[in-house]
Amino acid sequence: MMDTGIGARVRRKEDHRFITGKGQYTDDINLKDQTYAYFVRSPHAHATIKSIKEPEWAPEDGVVAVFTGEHVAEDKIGGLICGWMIHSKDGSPMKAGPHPILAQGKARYVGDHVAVVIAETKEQAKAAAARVDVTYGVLPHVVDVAKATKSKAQIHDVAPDNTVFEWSLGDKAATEAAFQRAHHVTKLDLVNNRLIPNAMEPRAAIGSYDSGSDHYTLYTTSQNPHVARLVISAFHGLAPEHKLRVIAPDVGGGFGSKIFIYAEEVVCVWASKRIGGRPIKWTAERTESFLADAHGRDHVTHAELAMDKDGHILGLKCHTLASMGAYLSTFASCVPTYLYATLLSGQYAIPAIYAEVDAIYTNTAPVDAYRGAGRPEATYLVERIVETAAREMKIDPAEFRRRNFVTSFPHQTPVIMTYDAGDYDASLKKALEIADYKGFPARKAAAAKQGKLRGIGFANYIEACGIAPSAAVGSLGAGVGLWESAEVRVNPVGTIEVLTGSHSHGQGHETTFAQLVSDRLGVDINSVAIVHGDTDKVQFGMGTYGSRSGAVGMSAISKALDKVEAKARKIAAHVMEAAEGDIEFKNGSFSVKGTDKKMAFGEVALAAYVAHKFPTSEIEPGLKETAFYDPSNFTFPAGCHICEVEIDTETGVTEIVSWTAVDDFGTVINPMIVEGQVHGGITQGIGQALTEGCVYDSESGQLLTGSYMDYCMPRATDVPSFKLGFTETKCPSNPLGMKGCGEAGAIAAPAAVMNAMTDALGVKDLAMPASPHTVWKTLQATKMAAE
Ligand code: MCN
Repeated sequence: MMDTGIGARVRRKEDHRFITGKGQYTDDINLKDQTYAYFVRSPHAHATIKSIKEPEWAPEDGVVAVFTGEHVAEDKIGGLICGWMIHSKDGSPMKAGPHPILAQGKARYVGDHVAVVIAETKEQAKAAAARVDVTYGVLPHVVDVAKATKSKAQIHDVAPDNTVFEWSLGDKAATEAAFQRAHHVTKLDLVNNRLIPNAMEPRAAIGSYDSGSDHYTLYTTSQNPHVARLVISAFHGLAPEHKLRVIAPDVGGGFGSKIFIYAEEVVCVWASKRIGGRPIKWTAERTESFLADAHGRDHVTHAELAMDKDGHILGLKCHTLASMGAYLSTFASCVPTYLYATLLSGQYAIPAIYAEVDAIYTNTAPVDAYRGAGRPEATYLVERIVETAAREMKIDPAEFRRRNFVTSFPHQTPVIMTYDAGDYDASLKKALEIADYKGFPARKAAAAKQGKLRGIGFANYIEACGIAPSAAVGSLGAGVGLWESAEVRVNPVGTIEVLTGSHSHGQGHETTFAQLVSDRLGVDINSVAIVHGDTDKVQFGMGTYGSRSGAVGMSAISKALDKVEAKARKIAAHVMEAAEGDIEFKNGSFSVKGTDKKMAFGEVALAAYVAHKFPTSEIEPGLKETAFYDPSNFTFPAGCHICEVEIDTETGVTEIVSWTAVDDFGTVINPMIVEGQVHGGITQGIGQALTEGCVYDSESGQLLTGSYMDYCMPRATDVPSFKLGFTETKCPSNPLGMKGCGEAGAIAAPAAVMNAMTDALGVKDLAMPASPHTVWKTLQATKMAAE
C-alpha cells in the first residue's frame, strides 16, 4: 500500500488510455446531426469591414448558415472580456476596446474572426468560407510594440496612442536614492520574444442547443470549464449557468493557452441555437492555432541594477513595454503587471525596486498567459542582469548571488510578495556540486582546443504559484477570490470518487490526486477515480493555471479527506462500541486502542450507507464530504538551474552540453511526474532561448511564422539528459507543504541558456531566439571589433 502513497514514483494511471489511443479529446466526440464551422479570418492586419457578401449557395455546397458580427449584435451577445482591471499611475482605468466574438466594423489582426460558415461537413465549411466575399478597407497597422505609440495605426478608439495602461509598482523615490548611492550600475536592454503556443491537441469546440430542455452544452479544450461557463453565462449573456454545461474532456496540453475564453467556443454555442439546435463542431487547423491562439511574452525592457562596492544589490529599476496584441484577452492585463513585477526581487534581498509597465495594443494576436506568464519574464530580467552585474564587477556569479540571497523568512519584498519559506543557498550549493562547477575551467579549456566556445550560465528563479489566495488576488485588481473545491464520495464498498475543480491536461492529476487519497485512507490507488472537467458533475472550480492544482486543488481534497476520516472515525466508534477517542486509524483500518477490534476502511464505508449501527439522528448516513480551500498566500517554488553550452565558431550552432536543475517544490507527491514536468518545462524554455521566434512582418503585418516550417519548436536532439536534484522547504500556507512545479522549468531555462551563451561568446547582449545565424553574426561582429 505504501508504495502508492505520497512520495511514491507511481506510473501515470491515465497513460494507458492515452498511449493506446483511447483518450477522448473534443475532436473525438461526434454528436447526432452535427454540423461543422469554419471561420473566415482577416487577411489584413488592420482593416475596416466594408461588406460581407455570400454567393448563391447550391445544395451541394452543404451550407447551413453564415453568420457575421451583425448577427451577433442582433442577438446582443456580449464580447470577450479581460477580467483583470489595471489602473494607470494617474488612476485612470485601463482602456479596454470592444472584443466582439465576430468582428464588427473592423478587423484588427491577421486571423481575426470576421465571419463563420456552418456546413454539413468540415470540407464544405472550409470551401464555402473561401467563397464569402469580404470587402476590406485597409488601414495603417503596427506590429512592433516599440513603435506602436507613435504609429499612425489607431487600433481602438478608446486608446488614441494604443496605450492600454501605464502602470507602476514600487517606491520610485527610494529606488532613485539607492541608485544615487551606488558604486556600480549595470544596465541591460532585453527583448522577451513572443511565443506561439503549440499544444499537441489544437483547440476545438462543439456547441449544441437542446430546445426541449432549453439547455446548451459546450465541449471544449479548456483548462477551466467552470470559469468558461461563468463567463459565457454572465458576460456573453447566452444562458443562465444552470442551463449551460461545459465539458472539457481529455485535453492534450495547454500550458496556459487554453485558460481563456475564445471567440470560437462562444460562437459554436450561440450559433447552434440560431441553426435550430444542431450541434456545431470546430477544430482548429494548425495554421489557425498559430494565428489565433493567444500568444505569450512580447516584452521590450530596459533595466538597471545598482550595487555597492561589495556587490550587494541596492536597487532595481525597469521600464517594460508589453504588447497586448489587438485585443485584451481574458487575463492579459495581469500578466505584465501582477504576475511579472511582483517577482522582480527574484531570490534576492533587494531593498528598493521600481517598475514601470506600459501595456500597448498592436495589430497582432492577443497576448496572454503562456508557459509561466509574467514570472518567466521577471526571472529573465533578474537573472540576466544579476549575471551581467557579477561579470562587470568581476565577482563569481554564484558568489554574487549568494551575497544577495534572501536568507530569513518570511521575507517582505518591496513589490508586494511575502516569500514564505525557502533555502536558496542549499539549492545553489547542491546545483554547483551536481554541475561540477569547479571543473568548468578545465572543460572550457578542452572545448577551446576543439575550436568551441564553452560557457556556463545560472538561473536562480523564483515563482509565485498556487495562484489562489482570495485576500491577495482580490486586492490585486481581480475583484474576485480564487480558491479550489473538492468533493470526496466514498461508495458503500469503499471505492472512492474525487470530484475536483482542478483540470488536468497533461500533468497526471488522475495519478497524483489518487496517491493522496491512497496515502490518507490507506486504500488501493486503483479504487480511486478522479473526476474533473465537467460542470454538471463538479460543483464549481477555478481550474488550472499558475501551478495551483497541487498546492490548492490537492489541499482542498486533503481538507475533504479530513472530514471523511473524522466521520468514519465516529461511525467506527459506534460500530465497535468504543469511545471515539480510543479509535486509531492507520494503514486503512480503524482499531480500538488496546484491543484487537478492527474494521477496514471499506467496512466502515458499508456501515455508513447500509449496515447502520449508529444513531442516524446523530450521524447522517452516507460518507461524502466537500471542501473549499483558500490558502493564505501564494507558494514560492525556487531553484537553481545551471546550463553549459558549446558554440561552434564556424557555424554558430549551439549545443547544450549539460543541464543541472535543483528545485524546491516542498513536499513532492510523485517524483517521477514532477521530474517529467521539469523536463517539459526546461525543454520549452530552451525552445524560447534557441529556436522559437514569432515574426510578424512589419511591412505587411502578416505572421511570417505561421507553420512548423518557420516556427521552430525544440526537438529531442536540442536537449541534453537533464541532471535533477531537489531540496525541500515545506510551504507553510497549505496543509500538504506543496509548491507548484508545472511551470518551473520554463521559467528558469531561458535565462540559464542566455547567460551561458553570453558567457561563451564574451558579449553582454544577445537576443532570443539565439539561432545559429544570430550567433554567427555576433561572432563576426566580435571578430571585427577585435581586428
Ligand atoms: N506535483 C507533485 N508534487 C509537487 C507539485 C506537483 O507531485 N510538489 C504534481 C501534481 O500533483 C501534478 C503535477 O505535479 O500532477 C503538476 O502540478 P502543479 O505544479 O500543481 O501544476 P498544475 O497541475 O496546476 O499545472 C500547472 C502548470 C500549468 S499552469 C500548466 S497550464 C501546465 C503544466 O503545469 N500545463 C501542462 N504542466 C503541463 N504539463 C503537460 N504535460 N501539459 C500541459 O499542458
